[in-house]
Amino acid sequence: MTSKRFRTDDLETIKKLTEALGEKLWEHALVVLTFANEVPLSPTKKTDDVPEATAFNNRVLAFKKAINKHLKSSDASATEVGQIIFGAKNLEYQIEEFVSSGGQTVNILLSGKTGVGKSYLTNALIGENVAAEGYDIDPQTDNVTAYEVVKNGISITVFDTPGLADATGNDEEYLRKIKEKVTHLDLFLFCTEMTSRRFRTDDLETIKKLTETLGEKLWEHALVVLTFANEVSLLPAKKKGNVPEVTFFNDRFLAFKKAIKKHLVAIGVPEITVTNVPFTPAGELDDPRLPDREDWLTAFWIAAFKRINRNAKSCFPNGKCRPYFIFFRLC
Ligand SMILES: Nc1nc2c(ncn2[C@@H]2O[C@H](COP(=O)(O)OP(=O)(O)OP(=O)(O)O)[C@@H](O)[C@H]2O)c(=O)[nH]1
Ligand SMILES: [Mg+2]
Repeated sequence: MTSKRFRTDDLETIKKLTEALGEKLWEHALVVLTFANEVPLSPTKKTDDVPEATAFNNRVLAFKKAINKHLKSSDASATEVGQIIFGAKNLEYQIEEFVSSGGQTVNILLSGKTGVGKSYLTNALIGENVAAEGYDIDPQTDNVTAYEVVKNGISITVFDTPGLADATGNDEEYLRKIKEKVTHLDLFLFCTEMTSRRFRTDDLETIKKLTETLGEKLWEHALVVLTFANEVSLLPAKKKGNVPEVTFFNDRFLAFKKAIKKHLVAIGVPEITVTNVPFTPAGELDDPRLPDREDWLTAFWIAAFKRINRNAKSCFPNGKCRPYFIFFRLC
């Protein structure tokens, strides 16, 4: 990952491997970018003014793009290669891991402020318009509803919930309903918009109330979803600044991550739990591309199953003895 360029010897190496072992090799491939720890020391990073994380992410993307481009120009079919690079194979792997560990069902709880796109995401996960979405300024969902779908033989239940901080003063009642109806969960999706100008009091309050009501262990099962990610590049701040779209997007993503993690630590969630909370962006279904990825929904499922699989592994560190899936019981 520290080479100045993606060079002829890399191209030749890929070509020779493909010719000798067949293009199917790439169906099982994971590209490992080595010497990643030395990227911040590279002269290009030192001379310009971009933050370390941004420079690092841009470099990962540049390598990904270059390798993808080169693979496409070889004999492998473009779609196949696209899938390898952008994650469908990785999703298959995560699902296999889940099923082979004895996983059969997944219970997902969505929560967050009103209007952040919980019902929209519910519909995206179920793959059908089952939950009513709001189109005006009033809060839409006022009950906790379970929606079910079977995907890859896995029975998935998504609990859509009323938005918190909706100015009706009903938060306590909503939280009581969540506790009552969601008796166990494998994955908790905390949703917040990636387009907010600031990370505000209503987000902080929402996080605090959820933690007080459902316990700090909730965050051991959390995946934070930054919604409306497709609208980030329309923000006035993007229009004013001259930074590339992907840099603006990555910076914003990291800023939300930092703010949310800082707040979780401030309210007493253990640092190790906070460090392990993953984040993923969500956009629209019609055009699933985002500045940093081809398909946010595939990337979402990968992050979701990775999160669930990791929790199961941490219970059985040798990864061998996992007779049943560990989930979190809401008490
Ligand atoms: N462009 C875009 N629109 C979205 C996205 N998420 C939600 N929307 C739209 O935003 C509006 C509000 O979304 P909802 O899913 O109803 O929000 P909610 O969080 O369920 O709201 P409450 O039920 O009031 O808590 C709807 O018109 C959605 O179609 C997104 O990621 N991108
Ligand atoms: Mg809703």
